Order: sequence, then structure tokens, then C-alpha cells
Amino acid sequence: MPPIRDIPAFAEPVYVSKPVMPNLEDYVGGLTRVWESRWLSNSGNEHKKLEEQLLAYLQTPHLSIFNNGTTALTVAIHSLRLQGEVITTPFSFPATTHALAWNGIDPVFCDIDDSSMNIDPGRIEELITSRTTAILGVHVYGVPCEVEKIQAIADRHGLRVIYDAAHAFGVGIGETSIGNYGDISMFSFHPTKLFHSAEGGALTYRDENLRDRINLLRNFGIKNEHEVIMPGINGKMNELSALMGQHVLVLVDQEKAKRKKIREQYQSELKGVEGLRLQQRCSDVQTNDQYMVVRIDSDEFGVSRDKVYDVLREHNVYSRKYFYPLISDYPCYRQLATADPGNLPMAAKVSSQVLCLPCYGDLQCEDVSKICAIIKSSRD
Ligand code: T4K
Repeated sequence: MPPIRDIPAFAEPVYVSKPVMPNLEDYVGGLTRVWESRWLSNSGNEHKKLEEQLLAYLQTPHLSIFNNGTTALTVAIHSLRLQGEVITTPFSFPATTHALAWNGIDPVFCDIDDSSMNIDPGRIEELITSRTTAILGVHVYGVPCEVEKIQAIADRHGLRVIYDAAHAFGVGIGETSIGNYGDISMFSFHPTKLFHSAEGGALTYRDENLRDRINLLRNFGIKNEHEVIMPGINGKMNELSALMGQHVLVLVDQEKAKRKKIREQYQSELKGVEGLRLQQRCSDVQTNDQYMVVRIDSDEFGVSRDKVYDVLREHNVYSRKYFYPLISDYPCYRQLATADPGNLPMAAKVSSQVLCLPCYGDLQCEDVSKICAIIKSSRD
């Protein structure tokens, strides 16, 4: 390995993610249609078209698109009339727990599994009380939670199950698309995601009875011009985003294949380096290769995750510590009994080790090699 001082910085910043951009002329062609229609929001034609296309792609019985994943998740929780306490993971993006807080629900933090980095089903039951109404899991980095075990616990205790599938677009277990597990799943269509609509999100669900309620909640609870029947919110996706989504959707499989190659290159170049732990693929899971995460054990590797992050930054590489700090360490949640670090030893360990490396279709092979060289030489 060259000494770190001999590796030049990238001329341009290399970010953790870069959005897939559709062909501009194609998008402008679609925009002309929107311009002429003078219909910009409130379930227009583009919105309807995107919902149909996503329904087919995600292979779920029902789907409602939203202006972002956070609003979608907040509505999902409200639509199931959840109250009291919900058991969730502290190892996620703030939106997961905030969506509970916005519904007046007390989050209960459960530790995570060392391998999947998702909520540990073996620790859920001890947290159930008479106030528990649901389990909110997150398919972190697109790796599915242990859905069968979680459902069995929920069934035993009469609980609902919601999945934050923000990272899991296009993921499946065997032949089953990930959006078919639990009562409701939420997908994020933020530009940093494999599939995006500039901003956006969706809920998928199997119960047809939820459809009207979710769609009403998405539109202020307006039933018709004379009736507002529930305290809804504005969760509607606008037509420009819906059009963007249509143009990005046709590129998703190609982007997925490119990211798979990039991840494989990272895996092969970082394999066997003492102190670096790479995420293993599960044999029955169709992954989406959206994130490339590496875990750094500072004792074995010789330097800490934070040091590697700093060295990458000095070389113009903007890796990200998804997810550090833990949600349970935020000032707004750390007073909760289950936020006690003693309750969450694995989450604390994982959060101090993870680093998400740049992973997007346009990243070049030589860039991946250089990033790996910087990481390996960061011990100098
Ligand atoms: N649940 C989970 C588990 C989530 O991860 C998220 C979102 C949500 C719920 C909520 O879903 P949404 O309401 O967002 O639909 C980013 C994203 O903003 C966020 O959507 C995502 N998770 C999270 C993991 O990553 P930040 O604060 O790291 O974003 P930012 O602006 O620093 O962007 C990261 C990098 O991406 C930048 O360094 C450069 C690049 N980038 C970003 C944008 C916005 C681009 O190249 N182009 C862009 O347009 O949260």
C-alpha cells in the first residue's frame, strides 16, 4: 500500500451517493405534457401513472405515494390508530422515531442484531407492556428484518407491525417483495435512494380497508367539497416529482446492476483486511446494493472509524456515519428508560463502527480502488 501522504486527494468531492438522473430531453418532453395540462398536484395524471407503475414494480396489493417518506410513515402510524408504546430500533435515521413522536407515541428502544444490524427479535418480547401497540422495524441498508419471527411475536401479543423500508426499494425475500410484510411498509424516494422522485415516498399494504383511510389522511381528510372527516395532513406528491419518478423507474434495474458491481469491487479489495467487517449477502434475499457499509473495529484495524472518516475527508471523500449517533442518544429521547446505553450494547457498538462508503452507478472502478487504498493506508 502506498503511504497515505502519497495518495492525492480527489479533484472533485466524492459523495456517499449521487442521484440517478433521467435523460434531460425525455424529462423535458414529459414536462411539456404537465405544462399543457396546467395540473401540478392533487392526484393528477402523472401521480396516477407513477402509482400504477410502482404497484407493478413493487408487487404489492396496495400502494399510496407521498411527498416524502417521513410524512408517509407518520400517516402509516396514524392510519393504524396506534397509541401508547411502540417498540423500535435506535439504529436508524431520525425520521423513524420522530414519526412515532409526532403521533404522541412513546418509543421503546430495542437492541439490534450484530449481523443484520436490524432490530433483534430475541430482545422484543421482554419490552412488551400493556401499553405496547406495535413493532416498528427498519430494513437497515436494505437488509430485511427477521420478518417471520417479528410477525410471530406480534401475533402472540396482538400487535401491529410497520416496516420502515426506506432503504429497501426492490428488495425481496425469496419471491416475495419486501413491501408485503407487516401491516404497512414505508419506502423513501429521496434523491439519495436507489429509486427517487426528487423527494417522495410510498406506503405499501395488503389490507384494502386501509386504502381509503391512508389516502384521506394524505389529503387533509377531505372526503369531498362539503366533508372533512379526519385530521389529515398534506402528504401529496406533486406532478413534477411523479414525472421524475416515472423516468427514474426505468433506470432502476440498470443502476442496481452497476451498484452490485461497485459493491463487489469494494468487497474484493477490502476482503481479509484485519479489523474490517463487510456485510454478507443472505442467500434467499434479493438485495438492492444501495449502501456499501464497512464496520471498523478500532482495536483490530489499528485506527478508529472516526479517524478513517477524517482521512477520507482530507482526500475529498465524503463517507457517512449512518447511523451515528443512535436515536436513543438524541436529547429528545435519551431520558427514556429504554434509551439507557446498558439496554442497547450492540447498537452502541455497531453505531461506533459503521461507515457508509460512496456507492452509486457513476462511480468509476479506479475511484473505488483509490478509496480502498485510502482506507487501508489510513493506519499510517
Ligand atoms: N427512514 C430511514 C431509515 C431513512 O434512511 C430515511 C431517510 C427516512 C426514513 C426518511 O425518508 P425521507 O423523508 O427522506 O424520504 C440523507 C437523506 O436526506 C435521507 O433521505 C436518508 N434517509 C438519509 C440516510 O440520507 P442526509 O442528511 O445524510 O442528506 P445529505 O443532504 O447530507 O445527502 C447525503 C449526500 O448525498 C450528500 O453528501 C450529497 C448527496 N446528494 C444529496 C442530495 C440531497 C446528492 O448528490 N444530491 C442530492 O440532491 O440524509
